[in-house]
Amino acid sequence: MLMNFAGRSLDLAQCHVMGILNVTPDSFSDGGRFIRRDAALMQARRMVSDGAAFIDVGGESTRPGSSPVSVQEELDRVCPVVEAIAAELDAVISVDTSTPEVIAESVRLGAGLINDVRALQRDGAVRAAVEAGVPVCLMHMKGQPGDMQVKPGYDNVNREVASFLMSRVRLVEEAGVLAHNILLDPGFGFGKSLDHNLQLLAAVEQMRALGYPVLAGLSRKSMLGQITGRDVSERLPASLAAATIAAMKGASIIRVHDVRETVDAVKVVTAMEVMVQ
Ligand code: 9MG
Repeated sequence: MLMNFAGRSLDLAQCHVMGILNVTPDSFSDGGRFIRRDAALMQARRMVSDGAAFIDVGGESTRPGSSPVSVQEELDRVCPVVEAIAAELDAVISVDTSTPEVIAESVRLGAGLINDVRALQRDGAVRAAVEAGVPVCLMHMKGQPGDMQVKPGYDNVNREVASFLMSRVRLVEEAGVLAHNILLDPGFGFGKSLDHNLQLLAAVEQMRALGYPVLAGLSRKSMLGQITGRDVSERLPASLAAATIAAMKGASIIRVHDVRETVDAVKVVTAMEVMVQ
C-alpha cells in the first residue's frame, strides 16, 4: 500500500512514526525569526535521526481553549521551517494546518502531506488541497478547539465519527482529491470524553476497514492523564501503550512527541507482524 508524499513513497501497510514540531510561540518563545527556525530545525534533525518518517509542522495551536492566529502569522511561523527541513532532511514534511494559503505555500516549499484537524472544512481548503496534489489526512473534531471539550455527546461515537469522515471523503473525492491520497484520523481528544476516546481506540481496525490508511495521535493527551493520574510530562509510558495498541490495530502513522521511544515500540509490533505473516 504505497503512498507518494511529494516524491517520497512509503508503504502504509507498515506503521510509521510522525514527530510533532510545533512552531507556536509557547514552543519557541525566545529569539527572533531565525533563532526560532534554527531551533525548530534542530528538533526536526533529532526526530529524523530517531527514526521519524514524518515531521508534522504546525503553527496554530489546536489545544482545547486555544485561540486562532492570522493567516500571515501562520505563514510566518510555518513556511521558513518547512523550507529549512525540505532543504536538509530525508523525511516527509506534513503540515498541520486548515488554512488554504498555508496549504498552498507549504506544499510549494516541499511539504508532502496536509494534516487538517478540520478535515478541509475551511473555505477554500478543499480547492487548495486539490491543487496541491499531495495526500491529505482528514481528522474528526466535534466543535471547535475553543469549546470542543464542553460535554461532548454522541449516540454512537464510532458510527458518528466514521460517518462524518466518509462524508468528507465523498466530498473531497468529488472535488478531485484522489482516493489513494486520503488518510483518516478519529481525532482522539477533539470533542471526546475518555469513554469516547477508548471506544475509538478499540475500533481502529474498523476505521481501517473503511478502506483508507489511519493516522492516530494519542501522545501525552489528557485521556492518558485521566487514566493514569499523571501530569503531561510523565505520560511517556501511557503514550507508548496507546501507540502500541493503535499500531497493533492497523494504524499506519502514529503522531508523537517522543519519537525515539515510539519507534522502538512500533518496531516490536512490526517484527511480530512480519513473523506471523
Ligand atoms: C494537530 N494534531 C493534534 N492532535 C492531532 C491528532 O490526534 N491527529 C492529527 N491528525 N493531528 C493532530
